[in-house]
Amino acid sequence: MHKRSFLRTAIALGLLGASGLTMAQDNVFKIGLILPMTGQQATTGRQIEAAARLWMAQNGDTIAGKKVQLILKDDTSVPDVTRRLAQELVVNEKVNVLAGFGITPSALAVAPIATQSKTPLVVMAAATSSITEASPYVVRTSFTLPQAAVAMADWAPKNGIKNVVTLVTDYGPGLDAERFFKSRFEFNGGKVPEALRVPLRNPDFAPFLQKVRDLKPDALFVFVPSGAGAAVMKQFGERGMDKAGIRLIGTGDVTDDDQLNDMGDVALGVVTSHHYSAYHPSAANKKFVADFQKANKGMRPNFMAVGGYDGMRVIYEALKKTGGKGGGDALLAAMKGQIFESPRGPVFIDAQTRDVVHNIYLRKVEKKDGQLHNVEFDVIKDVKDPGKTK
Ligand code: VNL
Repeated sequence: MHKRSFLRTAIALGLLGASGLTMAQDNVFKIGLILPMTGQQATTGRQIEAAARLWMAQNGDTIAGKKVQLILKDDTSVPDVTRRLAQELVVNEKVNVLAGFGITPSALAVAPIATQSKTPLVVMAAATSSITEASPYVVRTSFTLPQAAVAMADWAPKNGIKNVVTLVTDYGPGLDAERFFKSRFEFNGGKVPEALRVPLRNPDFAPFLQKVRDLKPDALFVFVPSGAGAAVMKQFGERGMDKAGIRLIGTGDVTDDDQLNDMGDVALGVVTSHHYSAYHPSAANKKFVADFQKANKGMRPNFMAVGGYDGMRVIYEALKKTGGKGGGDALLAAMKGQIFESPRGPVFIDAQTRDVVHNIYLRKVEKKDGQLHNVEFDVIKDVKDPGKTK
């Protein structure tokens, strides 16, 4: 008989007293995974869910004698919905961990709940620098925009790019990307004559790209969230910007592995800076990509998948270390300082900032075995978030 149906039968027969029921509850470890499964950010939800399930398939669902239960909720990337779902998960489901968070406003909406309930909040996607400062219970396994943007601002001026227009999505991560790219690029002697911002919801890139065409900079630096890159690339090509001699550079969000292979030749040669490429040549990554594709009808994992996969590892290791005892504070303490090899390369969860420290790679889009890939050609090792004030 299944454990669940045994439990149900036992309850019906009155075989279990209150203590029996509590024990059954105590032996479950609940992860409340809140993701955008529908709407504009649905690709992020799909990638992270697939990665979390892959992690559990590879590592089992019984850890330190506890049954790990993943409770998936779709917040449609509307922060008010994220907040309500998190509240329900904490109060009704009594989850041990909150995880996921596709966009910055969703992560920020939940931070006060994590603080009040002392529930670790594992950010697997959102990447604005300040998120880790919104609650002492936040731990991040995604990345930060300043990490990626500064690397590009150092690379570009050494490679003939002196004059850059920036184009970012107008909210937390875009503003971080713009600010950190611009200040470092100018420090390096570059010029940024225009900083353009497009709205998060239903962006139309056409008028902005027309403006860039008229300004004719050496390059256009782009940040758009995962899932929006293909539209930018398409319009960039349609307007003949590449033929007009304007290069496209950016953080790796724009050449997202989820969409890259369908972007066509306009993407060839685009240089970006990021922490993960599905083409990263390590044994650990080759296995991750193969297993992920096998379990998901050939879908290529992107940087969101890796944030989800590593987030599950951080949760599992903390559960192993604490045996599930001591509640949220013990769990949080066991998450701090973890060091491991991720599919992206070496990862360290900084105990002071609770933020991820990892390599940032410079990559160029090339065709390999008939497919478009972000091929890494340089690396800056162990990059801490430059956005931290302390
Ligand atoms: C965020 C940052 C979202 C980078 C993204 O894709 C991204 C965010 C949804 O912090 O909201 O690629």
